[in-house]
Amino acid sequence: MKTVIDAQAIRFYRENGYIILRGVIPAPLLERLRAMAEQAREITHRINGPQAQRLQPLGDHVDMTALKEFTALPELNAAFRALLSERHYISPAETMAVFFQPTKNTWATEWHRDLRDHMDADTLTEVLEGKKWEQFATDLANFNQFNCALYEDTSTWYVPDSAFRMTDTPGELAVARGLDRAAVENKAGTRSEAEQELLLQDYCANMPGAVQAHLNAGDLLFYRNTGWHIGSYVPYRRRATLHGQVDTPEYWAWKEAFPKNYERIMARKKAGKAAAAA
Ligand SMILES: O=C(O)CCC(=O)C(=O)O
Repeated sequence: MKTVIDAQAIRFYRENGYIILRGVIPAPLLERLRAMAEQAREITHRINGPQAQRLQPLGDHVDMTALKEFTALPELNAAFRALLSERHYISPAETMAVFFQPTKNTWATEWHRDLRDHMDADTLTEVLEGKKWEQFATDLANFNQFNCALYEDTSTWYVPDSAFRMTDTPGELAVARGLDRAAVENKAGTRSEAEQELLLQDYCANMPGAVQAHLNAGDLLFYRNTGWHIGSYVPYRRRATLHGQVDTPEYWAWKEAFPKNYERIMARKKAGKAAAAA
């Protein structure tokens, strides 16, 4: 790995919520990971269609040998432990994803903070089980993830200033809510591909303080996913980027329980609504 994890690098991550680690994958492993990713690409296109953004969990679909070598890379593991704590480890390779570019149409996710922007405020309060969002979301123990590029990748943008502050500024909200899902996906098809690409360039770049991650093959973006971030994709830019998490045992346990908890909460809400309507 080319990046040295010294006191300055640790401070940078803990102040900005992201860091780029250069050259984490040796060439022979890069080749094998690319081969695995191409299998995953074929599978996700078959299952999810040509616009598919990812295949996850990889363990259900492809051979894990190369990915397990990646998650065992000693320097990478030492880097994560130095940036976070001795109790952090890369989550099992089987749970990881590969991100891909769309093959037909330019699109982006919306600017978002993970978890908070995937549900309404009441549901968020319930899934937190008594934890305070601000504290849970800014706790260094939780919400650390990475994108590791197998080909060069400039899809991800991040707002460092938002990483340890969960209250949004008016400027952030104005940009983030400036386009909705239909617009970022050009669902009505009213814009040409070039118009859509330029619109999304502005949508990304206009976010106050946003930085675009420029990853070369083998570089890794490590970031706190409760900070504002976005992925923006064009069909002509080939993408195969590994995506995974670095967790503590406690945070992993909370995430493991999350789908069932969320399902239960949603089922109760649905039943409540049906009863109120009856
Ligand atoms: O594509 C990326 O780099 C980010 C993707 C993302 O944030 C998402 O899928 O929610």
